[in-house]
Amino acid sequence: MGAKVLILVTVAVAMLRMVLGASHTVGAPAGSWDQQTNYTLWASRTRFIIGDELQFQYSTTVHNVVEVRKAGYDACNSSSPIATFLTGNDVVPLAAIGTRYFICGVPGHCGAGMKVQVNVRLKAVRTVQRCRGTGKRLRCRFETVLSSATTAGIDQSAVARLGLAVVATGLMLFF
Ligand SMILES: [Cu+2]
Repeated sequence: MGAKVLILVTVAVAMLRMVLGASHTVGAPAGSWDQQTNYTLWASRTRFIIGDELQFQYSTTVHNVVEVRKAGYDACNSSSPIATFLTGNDVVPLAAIGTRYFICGVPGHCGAGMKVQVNVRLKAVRTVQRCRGTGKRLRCRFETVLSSATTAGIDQSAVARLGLAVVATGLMLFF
């Protein structure tokens, strides 16, 4: 009983992680949001999928985060921000496909390289249920299939609901 619950919880957590996406701490693991990290290199080593999130970690007395458009990014100009983050532990959801631009708004920092752009891509998540047997002896397995999709956009919240429904079904079959 206890083991079953543990297995189920583990599966549910793994499934939700897959559905809800990954968290990327900007600059990690070698750095964070600072003036030493090469963010071009960092971003090139990371895959940003729709539903993921960015985390900016820094000292609020030294830095901040300003989301800007491409022109602001190229010119290190934070005068017309899309959003400004000041908490030192800022979470930025990547909810749409496209390129996002972030710079440090402290004078001189962006020019010294404290800027990062990320390309958010689409990846489809499909959960497939396979069952064997009949009636109460039905045994089901859930497989989450990740595949690159260039076709129609997928509503993430619908995918998340599907994941929860699958977990709920699993619970009913378990007990
Ligand atoms: Cu800074």
